[in-house]
Amino acid sequence: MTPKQKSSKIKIIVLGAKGVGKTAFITRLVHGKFFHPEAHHSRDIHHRTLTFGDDTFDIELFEVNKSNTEHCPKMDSADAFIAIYSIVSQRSFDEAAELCLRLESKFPEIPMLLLANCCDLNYAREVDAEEGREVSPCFAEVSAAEENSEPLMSAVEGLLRRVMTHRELGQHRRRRSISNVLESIFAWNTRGSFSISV
Ligand SMILES: Nc1nc2c(ncn2[C@@H]2O[C@H](COP(=O)(O)OP(=O)(O)OP(=O)(O)O)[C@@H](O)[C@H]2O)c(=O)[nH]1
Ligand SMILES: [Mg+2]
Repeated sequence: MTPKQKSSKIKIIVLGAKGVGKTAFITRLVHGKFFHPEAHHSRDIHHRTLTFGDDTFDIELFEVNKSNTEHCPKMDSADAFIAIYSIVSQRSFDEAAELCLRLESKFPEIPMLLLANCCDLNYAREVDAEEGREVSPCFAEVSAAEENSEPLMSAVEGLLRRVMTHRELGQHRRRRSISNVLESIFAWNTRGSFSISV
């Protein structure tokens, strides 16, 4: 990272049914491998600094093992969600679809990505890509197992960029509302003198 670059901290919650490859996805993203003992045995939270073009992202990933997210306090501080299912499990897709609906209604502003994992197991496919795309426009088929992590990285890059756009819009809105409040408080009267309107 050059001295001019500033990294953006982004908290991502990774959710989905049991055994869909949440840990494998995180391992691929954080360690660039399908299996890494640290990712599988040690911590709940994983960190990685990712650079795309001129932008650097300091990401924190947290895996939620149950599709029931009601009692997970981390949900409220999330900057983004990644919902995962496996293309070889219709049941995991149904759970992910329901999860997406719940997240969209509870956290409508938080960017979300739907990932169809295990696309290397195409011969055993139970869910078509089209079904995933219908659930979320931000969708990608990936494989945590495959060495070529290009599709996975590009889907994550898209999500991170949406988080930044969302943040910038939020800052812009906050700045506008502050300046509106200041304008309404400190109004100049017609004689050019200063007055405070209530
Ligand atoms: N072929 C293939 N197998 C995968 C892929 N991703 C994960 N797996 C396998 O699927 C199994 C479950 O993967 P995990 O990463 O442990 O899944 P998880 O969602 O974290 O599971 P829980 O934490 O138990 O809910 C493991 O045997 C992985 O090796 C993939 O993209 N392709
Ligand atoms: Mg896991």
